[in-house]
Amino acid sequence: MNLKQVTIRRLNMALKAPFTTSFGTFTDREFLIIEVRDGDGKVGYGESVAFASPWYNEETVDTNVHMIEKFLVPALQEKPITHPEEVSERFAFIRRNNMAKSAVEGAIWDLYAKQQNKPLAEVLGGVAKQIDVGVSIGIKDSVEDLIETVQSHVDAGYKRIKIKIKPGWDIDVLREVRKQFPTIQMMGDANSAYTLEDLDHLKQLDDLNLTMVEQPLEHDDIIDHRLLQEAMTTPICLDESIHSLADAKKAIALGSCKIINIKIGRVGGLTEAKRIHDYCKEQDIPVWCGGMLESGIGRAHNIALTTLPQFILPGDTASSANYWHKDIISPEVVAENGVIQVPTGAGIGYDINEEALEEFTVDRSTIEL
Ligand code: OSB
Ligand code: MG
Repeated sequence: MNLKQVTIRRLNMALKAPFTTSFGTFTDREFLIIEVRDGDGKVGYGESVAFASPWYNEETVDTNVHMIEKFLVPALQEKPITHPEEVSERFAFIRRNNMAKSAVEGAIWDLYAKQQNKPLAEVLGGVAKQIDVGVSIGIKDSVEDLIETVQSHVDAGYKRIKIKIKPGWDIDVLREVRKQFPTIQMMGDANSAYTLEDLDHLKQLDDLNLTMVEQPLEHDDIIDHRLLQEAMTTPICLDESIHSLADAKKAIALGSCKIINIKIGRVGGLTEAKRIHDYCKEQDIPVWCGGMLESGIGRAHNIALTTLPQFILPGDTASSANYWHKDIISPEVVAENGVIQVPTGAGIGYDINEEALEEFTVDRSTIEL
């Protein structure tokens, strides 16, 4: 692939509004953009979805910089890469650190598609020309505030509304929302805020006609989730617990979930994401593409992945304007009536807004390959 240079950029972008999950509140987004250049001056872009703090998983922006500089780039320097599918194998000697791996692999996938002059969606084997999306709503100060927010997203046409839940902000709140919006596709995401001791409490979700409940129990569990799924009719969707195809196979075999949220960063890159997708298609397990408050570059990767056929449920890839005053791609991602048109240009299919990219860059380093 004639890879010549890697640049690691650290960015900081202020969110339009704070976003609260069961594990904490985000007011801004610190993240990495990886640029991989070839000998012809073509550039591929990848995004690390690791957060500044290790509260979703164990990775952070700083640990990602360390892994990329000390281990991932040297692994690329060993011998040439001829196809992006070789990258995850090349990185396989390193345990976990999936978000760091994915950021580098994603840049190489984008570059590869640009070298082929084809959309990333097409080189991944995607078929959809447009994708359905939903939106994820954080924990609010009041039910009134939440209902107002739900209303605005329903009015904007989002296909599914996801509401973050935690102990003290769950059944009663969702019941109020369901009362106001009797027919919307609605779900809850707990980000591991419960244990099996809450089983009787969580069973009350079954009265609310939810499309699913996402990751109710521990971030590394698939056993208790199986016991909970056995006791509930609401489908359980796993997010945090699935890091690989091997994890997906075990969770499906055990009956720990009926749906899987695929996040490219969490599973170590597009190649592994596609493998999980293919297996879920075989097993008739619906999948959807999760979000990590990405900039437009990560969002574009999510859109490309979502064109694969088993992405039958709306994902979390909302419009750029849902998060940012200004995004780093041009045009920005726009969901119209909950539908995003898949870009047809080469690679991720969006231009980089170089001015915005510079504005939000707080640090960078470049390594020759
Ligand atoms: O669990 O899906 C999650 C945001 C931060 C960390 C974890 C999650 C989320 C979201 C928002 O739900 C997804 C998005 O809108 O990008
Ligand atoms: Mg989640």
